[in-house]
Amino acid sequence: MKHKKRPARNTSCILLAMAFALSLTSCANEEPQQKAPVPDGEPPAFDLFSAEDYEYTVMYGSPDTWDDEKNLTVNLDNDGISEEFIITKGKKNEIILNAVVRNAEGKTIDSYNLWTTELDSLLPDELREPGSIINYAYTQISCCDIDEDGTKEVLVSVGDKRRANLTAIYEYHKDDPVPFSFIGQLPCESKVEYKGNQILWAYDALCCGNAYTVYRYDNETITEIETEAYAQ
Ligand SMILES: [Ca+2]
Ligand SMILES: [Ca+2]
Repeated sequence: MKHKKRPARNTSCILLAMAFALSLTSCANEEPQQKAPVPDGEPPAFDLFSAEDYEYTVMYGSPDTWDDEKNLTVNLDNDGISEEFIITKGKKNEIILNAVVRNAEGKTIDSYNLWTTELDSLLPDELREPGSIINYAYTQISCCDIDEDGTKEVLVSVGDKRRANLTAIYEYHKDDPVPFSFIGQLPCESKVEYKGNQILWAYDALCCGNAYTVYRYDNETITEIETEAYAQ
């Protein structure tokens, strides 16, 4: 009986060896995960976020290439005192998007980094480097009243204009312990536009059928709505 079992064991061994060899072949054939290549040519001229009436500042590249800072001064809530936004980097080349609140005398009473852990963790792979962003990404801070309640929202966009765009929305409540609160984000490939009536258009690659997703922003809530109703 034993010799009858032996071939069976050998067959099992052969099958196991074949399976192992196949798995090795399969592993050997797997391409390592790679980011999509950067499209050739000049990037499009549009902004990552735009509207008919908005203010913005933008920085290009990974923060280790930034040799200056960008500033934007906007009075978000029309109270006579402007808020200030600064795109800069820290000592370890980390991203700092500072939102500064001042009092009537110009003294800083609060400062908040809009590059929150939420935003960092939401960044698409196409825009990501370990602890940073790719060196052909744009970082833009925009101020625009996208729910038309009289106070401008702050929009932070990071994107390469062709494959990935993340636009995050922050609300401003100057009397809150943390005056800027992260509401949510709109993912798309190229740009986000505000065209009025609390409606935001998030576009995919503009070369490929002009696909877009439409969102309503109201009551500090982002809601995806039927795109067909807004066919262009
Ligand atoms: Ca103000
Ligand atoms: Ca508003």
